[in-house]
Amino acid sequence: MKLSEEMLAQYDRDGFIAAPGVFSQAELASIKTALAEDVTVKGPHLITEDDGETMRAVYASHTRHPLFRDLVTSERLLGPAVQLVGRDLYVHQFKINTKRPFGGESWAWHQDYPVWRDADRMPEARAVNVAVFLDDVSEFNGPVVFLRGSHRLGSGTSRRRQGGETAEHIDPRDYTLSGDDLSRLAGVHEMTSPKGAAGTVVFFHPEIVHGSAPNISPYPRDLLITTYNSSSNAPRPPGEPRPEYLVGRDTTPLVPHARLLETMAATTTGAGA
Ligand SMILES: O=C(O)CCC(=O)C(=O)O
Repeated sequence: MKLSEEMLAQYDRDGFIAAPGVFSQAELASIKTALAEDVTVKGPHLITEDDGETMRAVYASHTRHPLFRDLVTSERLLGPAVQLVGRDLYVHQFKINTKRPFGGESWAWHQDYPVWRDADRMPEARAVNVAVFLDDVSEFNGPVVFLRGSHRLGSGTSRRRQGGETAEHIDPRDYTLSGDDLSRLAGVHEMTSPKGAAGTVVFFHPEIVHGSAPNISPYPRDLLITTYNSSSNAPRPPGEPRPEYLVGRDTTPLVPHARLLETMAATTTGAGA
């Protein structure tokens, strides 16, 4: 898959682009099966909602399950990521956010890069988020909402919330923007949310302001997000980045392949890689 000049210009202008129909129904079924297998591996990489039981997110499946390993090196994701960021990319972070029907919780307004800069010492926002819709996404099941073009402002206003100190998974509500800043930004940057059928892929900038509302619909909204970073932009000393399930350590540039995703039985290697 190759992004057109028009799509590249749109990404520069808006901070995101959507490409429908990237994965087939059969591939999506294989991804869902792999997800069901992967969540049987217990560990800190499984994040729950506030009830302490319902799954909210699972990290680093690409380090445990062969299908996800194959997915992150698919040229359908990696090719456009290289066009957007440049060559020599590796996976900085991989997660699947599982927003359950009738109550999957919100994700607070935030930017991604300030967390990676402050918690992990990633030098620059030379990375891209690639989000795969594992379910149909509508206005009803909690789509991600972007402030169009807000990536162009950089990372100035995001702040870590007092008391929101955790060594590991940092939830966006602990690293958000003030109400005043958001009101000002929303006056200038239109709120918009890409929607579409399962198999759609959205590429979005690590500095775009985004968030999502709870899922009050009867339909699930599972969203897979892999973040590709430039090997030359990997987190570096001083200090240790967060654990490996949150911050990829293998910065070897990935080599793309053109295979279809096939059902692959899990060969799990344990929690959190
Ligand atoms: O899953 C969502 O709705 C938003 C997720 C997100 O923004 C994130 O994980 O950084």
